[in-house]
Amino acid sequence: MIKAGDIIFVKNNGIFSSLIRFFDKGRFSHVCIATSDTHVIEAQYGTKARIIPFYYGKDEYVVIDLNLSKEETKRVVEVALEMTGTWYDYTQILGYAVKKIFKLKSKNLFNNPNNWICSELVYHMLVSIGKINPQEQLDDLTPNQLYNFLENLCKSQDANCNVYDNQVETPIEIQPENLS
Ligand SMILES: [Ca+2]
Repeated sequence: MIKAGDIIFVKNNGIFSSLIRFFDKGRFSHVCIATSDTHVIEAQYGTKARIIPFYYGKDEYVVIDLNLSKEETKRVVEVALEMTGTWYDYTQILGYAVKKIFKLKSKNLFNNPNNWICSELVYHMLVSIGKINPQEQLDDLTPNQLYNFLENLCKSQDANCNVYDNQVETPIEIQPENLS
């Protein structure tokens, strides 16, 4: 069950996920933010930023609940409408791959600030609702880097932050004899 403001980190999201995990080591290939208990806004490869019905399976995602105030939650919905239609940042993805291949530590030179990847959209949302302060390096976080940042934020704030990991709560045991 999701609610507006929940940040949803997705473990596997189609053909693009293996490429993303190639340069972004970690569990997640995608992140979006809930605008209601049925819908999320996301920046997704192949389309513009949009609000769509939540469609991920129970064991496909982890939720970070930043314990937003009523006011902040209301802003999530307003800001989501403003964000709709933002182009996806294809060159930023290319930039991560270049950095990985050439082992570069520098800033991602291919990050277009006006076009967003999934984690960049969530970053801008958190800034827009006043939950985090704008910081230059944070607009270029991959999904896994954003997850680590928010997890640390939760710990440091001593807030009523919650992380819901369905897979941890209900581990699926696969017995060898059940595999075909
Ligand atoms: Ca960008």
